[in-house]
Amino acid sequence: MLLLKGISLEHSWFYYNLLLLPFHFWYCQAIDGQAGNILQRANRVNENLKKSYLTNGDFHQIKNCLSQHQIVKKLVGFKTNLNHFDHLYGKLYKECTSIYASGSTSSGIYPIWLKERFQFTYVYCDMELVSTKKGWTTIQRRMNGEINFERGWDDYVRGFGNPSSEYWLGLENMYRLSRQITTATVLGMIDIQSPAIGFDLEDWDGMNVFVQYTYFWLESKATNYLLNVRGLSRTFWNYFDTAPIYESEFSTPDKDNDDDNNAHCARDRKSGWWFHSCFEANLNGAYPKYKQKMKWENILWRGWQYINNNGTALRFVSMKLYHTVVEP
Ligand SMILES: [Ca+2]
Repeated sequence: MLLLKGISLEHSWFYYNLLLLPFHFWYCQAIDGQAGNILQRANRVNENLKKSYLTNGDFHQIKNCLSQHQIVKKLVGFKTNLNHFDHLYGKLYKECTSIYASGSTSSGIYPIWLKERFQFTYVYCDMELVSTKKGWTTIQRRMNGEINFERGWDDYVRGFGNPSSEYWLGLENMYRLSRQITTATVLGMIDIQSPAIGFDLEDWDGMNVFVQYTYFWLESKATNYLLNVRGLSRTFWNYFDTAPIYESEFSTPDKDNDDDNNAHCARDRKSGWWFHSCFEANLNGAYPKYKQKMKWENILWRGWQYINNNGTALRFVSMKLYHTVVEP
């Protein structure tokens, strides 16, 4: 509110057209330049893969001047039909949790903003999973065998498949997704809020289990996207003391980073995974035939026979993240 000699001019024609409008114009010009600067900064930082993101402050400043579409166009040069972004309503969603919270409660494909990569990616948001947590971001899914998961390092880093069906979101995206939600501490440090991860498993007999860890994050490419999971939940998991998930580096048929010096698990199992030895879990193994028993060379979850005595192969598996969103 502008006070001039004690008189409020906030709502007057004079104030808006003669004072505010020019100011607004100037301000948006300045912000326009700033948008360019942000893009430049992001490009610069992307080059050396150091941290770069559109901070809340940046966004709040520019959103007052530019429409969502303009921001997307200006900052990202995004070429897809921008109507896809109509539901964003002035906010760049960074995970499915806040998309659900915004009222989009149907499972489906949504664009999310990877702030450290300065780009959008499409993911399947699971909004229906029976849990107190709603809005899970799917990072891997197998459901019909139509996508070949026998691929090399570059594909596993970049991602492949189709979010409407089977896909692997890509290690670089997963690494960034595990660092999406940050809060500033009192001392000005950045605190990363690691998401939870769920492994959604169902076999050909319809037996299903949801295995959840409270915290998930990946290390960077420098340490081959080492897997970190902490806090195995026993809520849906009364069969074992632990799950067959190991905190190992990622391996692919053309890159052996597993923990077994005498084996090349990814080559033998024909897929990429965080292999410890070759006999634990491998949710990227070959898709099993109808009603087949679980085999080492296929999608694997060691100990499944304790869930289902038949030891029936898994027909559906999905890995998904739940971000606890801290409102500023
Ligand atoms: Ca090895």
